[in-house]
Amino acid sequence: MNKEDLLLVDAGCSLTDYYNGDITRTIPIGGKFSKEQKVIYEIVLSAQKTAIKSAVTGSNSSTVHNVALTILIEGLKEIGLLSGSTEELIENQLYKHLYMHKTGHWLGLDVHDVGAYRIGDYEVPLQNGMILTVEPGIYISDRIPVPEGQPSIDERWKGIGIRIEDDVLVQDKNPEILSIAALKEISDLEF
Ligand SMILES: [Mn+2]
Repeated sequence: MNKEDLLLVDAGCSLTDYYNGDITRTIPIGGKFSKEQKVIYEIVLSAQKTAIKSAVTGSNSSTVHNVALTILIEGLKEIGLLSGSTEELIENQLYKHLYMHKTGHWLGLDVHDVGAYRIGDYEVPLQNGMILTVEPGIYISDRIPVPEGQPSIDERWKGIGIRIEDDVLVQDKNPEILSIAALKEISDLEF
């Protein structure tokens, strides 16, 4: 790898009691994020932290996703990579060239554990003791076409891909981040 590259590590592991972990960290190979990489990292980290806070009893997977998605979209609007109202961008899925997956999945005896997230219009409620991943990201491709009406992407952003994933134990008020020991602040990743 080159020193200006980012390394994205998405690592799962099975423990001796058969339960699984699944974490992602994105690390600057050369020890420093570029200006553009740092801007994207900060947006993803902010989305991730706020989404984790929403993983409480009575919430649901769609809510956690939408909390993350809203922050990602607002950050991308601020730097000129999306334009328009956040509601319309979500409604018409005009962000999908930059964020094309959901924000998390159940975690347990399988890395992508069994169980529905919603059944028709019914959102499966989060309950104390459930575990899910929270893993927003932004991926700026030089190949995926930009939807009509959305800003074209300046070269300096292209090739940046960042995801941050933690394993979260749902609780009534303060979700517990089980993977908290894996550092994710910029000040911890830069050297
Ligand atoms: Mn995952």
